[in-house]
Amino acid sequence: MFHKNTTLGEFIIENQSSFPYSSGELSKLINAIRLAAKVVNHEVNKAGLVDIIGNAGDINIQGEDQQKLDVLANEKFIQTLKNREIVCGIASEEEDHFISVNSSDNKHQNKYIVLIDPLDGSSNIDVNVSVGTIFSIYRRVTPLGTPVTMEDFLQPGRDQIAAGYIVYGTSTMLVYTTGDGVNGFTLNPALGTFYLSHPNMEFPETGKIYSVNEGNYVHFPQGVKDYIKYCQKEEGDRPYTSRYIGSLVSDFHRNMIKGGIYIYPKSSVATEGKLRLLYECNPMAFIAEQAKGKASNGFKAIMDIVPTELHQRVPFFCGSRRMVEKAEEFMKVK
Ligand code: AHM
Ligand code: MG
Repeated sequence: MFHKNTTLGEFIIENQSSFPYSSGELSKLINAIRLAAKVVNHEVNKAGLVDIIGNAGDINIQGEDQQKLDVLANEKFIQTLKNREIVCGIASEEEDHFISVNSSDNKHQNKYIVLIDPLDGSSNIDVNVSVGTIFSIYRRVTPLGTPVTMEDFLQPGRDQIAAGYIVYGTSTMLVYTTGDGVNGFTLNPALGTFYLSHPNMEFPETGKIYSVNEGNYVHFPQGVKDYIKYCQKEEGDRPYTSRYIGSLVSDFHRNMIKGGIYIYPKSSVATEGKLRLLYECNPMAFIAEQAKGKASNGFKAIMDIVPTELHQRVPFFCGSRRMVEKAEEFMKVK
């Protein structure tokens, strides 16, 4: 049993032995993410000072180019992960192709694949609204001793061994799972330490919040339109409350704590939906299921989808179990 003043560092060490094929590598990997998260947090917190320290593309006082935060976050995470003898491949929402990482002996001995959305919801940065980082970890499927291939990245979400997100919000939190429940850690900025603040996080079985970009209503499939009408109907515990930040990590985080559903459906303009299966939906689905919630494309579990391409998009219905099941009922009819 962990106390609330357990630090993330202590938690990682304590949990190492309970992890099935633990050789300490996964712990090192989570540690690397923890470190990169702190660096990115520091940069995100400075975003409001852009008029003082310069816009992206400007030259700063040290003569360096100011970078856009999403580009910077991408670099920080990739650099931090590459510098550890753990990761054999990285794919990022910000990169067209996956990156192969060799071990220092040049013999391709590293085992883990990381997929990352370094700064999700980045259109919210300029207006001081929360953004997040999402990560997903797999073991490679091709043999050690060879460079990684696309096959290593196109694994179904069911094969994830860890996933998590960082939300840069009113406080910064790191929430992750290694397949044994979900735990949330809050950063104490004065000390630079993450503390266990939300042990064993769980979605309430049902809730009263629905999160969807209703501006796209006319383009939605009939099943989604009907579900939205259901949410708005005065009956039983309805109408529900509508809450949409437009930052997946924040919408998900709130819904997990309060009970709710997040929907990004396909539409007549975004025919496959908007969100990416590998960088956004699979990790959130793993966390959701580990937190007793549910994630689906409207018809089947997100994690059962066999990916066919790196940047594949899918419709996403995610949150409290009974709410997702209800939305699926509406999808089945129409
Ligand atoms: P991004 O990866 O380009 O930041 O897009 C993903 C974001 C999600 O965080 C958010 O839920 C969604 O896009 C909002 O999209 P929209 O503005 O179409 O509602
Ligand atoms: Mg994104």
